[in-house]
Amino acid sequence: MNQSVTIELRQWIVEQAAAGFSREVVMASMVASGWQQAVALKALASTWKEPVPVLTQPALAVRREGAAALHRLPDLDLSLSPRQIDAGDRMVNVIASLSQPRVVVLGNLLSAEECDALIESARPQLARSLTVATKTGGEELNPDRTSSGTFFARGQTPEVARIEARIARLLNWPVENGEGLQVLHYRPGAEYKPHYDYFDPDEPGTPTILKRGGQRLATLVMYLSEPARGGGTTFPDAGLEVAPVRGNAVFFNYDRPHPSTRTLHGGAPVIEGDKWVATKWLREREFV
Ligand code: PD2
Ligand code: ZN
Repeated sequence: MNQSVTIELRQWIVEQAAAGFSREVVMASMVASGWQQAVALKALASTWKEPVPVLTQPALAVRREGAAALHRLPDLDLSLSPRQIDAGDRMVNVIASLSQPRVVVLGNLLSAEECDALIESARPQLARSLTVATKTGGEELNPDRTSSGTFFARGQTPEVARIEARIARLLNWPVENGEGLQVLHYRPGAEYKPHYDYFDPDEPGTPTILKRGGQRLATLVMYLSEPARGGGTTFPDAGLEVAPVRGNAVFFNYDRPHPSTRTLHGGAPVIEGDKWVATKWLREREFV
């Protein structure tokens, strides 16, 4: 592929430098995202005053950290097309990925025991699901959402804390920027009509909501049970439906609070069986 140093690339490098990243980290990130080393060097040399180092093999080994440090969004590192990703205490399978919208289907994220434990600790606390009322910043009953659910505080139990640490490592995003886990239960007939998970900047309640950690940037829906029919997570703009398979998950991110991200998604009606999910939303900053 014939790559060249574009104005956009040079602007991006200037932004990274302004954000305090070293030349080595910026170089590593460019290589990790597919830029040829010679082109990356040329771009850096024309943007930075000091000389830029050529990456040796050991230096290339740090590129994962470099790339992660530079992420503006929660995401998985799929740059080398891995079958599995080391999430610290568990190897997670990459089943499928889509680039626009960014959607990744994951396998083996949770063990069967973890799924059961989350369901059992959520069960006594279940209440009809509310959604954030963007008019006021409070919560409201929403006819588009017929599940029941509950929230855990971040780190509420050792099990929740372990799962949250796994997610942080997998998605290269700090644990502190995550909302508490939400567990949802859908009986036959229950659904969650298509919606966006980010907060609409035009709604009057949004500034209040954003005080707790900024915008949502990404969602991870983890399947804790397997309804026999129905209950898939749908992405109408992508013509995609992800089957709810116990222990699996679907991840998607959105770099702006806008429909152009094509992250409209919903929980299709459950037809037979029970559907349980745990959702983790990731914010720009520490969620307080
Ligand atoms: O349960 C689902 O499949 C689902 C679908 C859409 C969950 C959410 N959104 C959510 O928790 O935001
Ligand atoms: Zn959603």
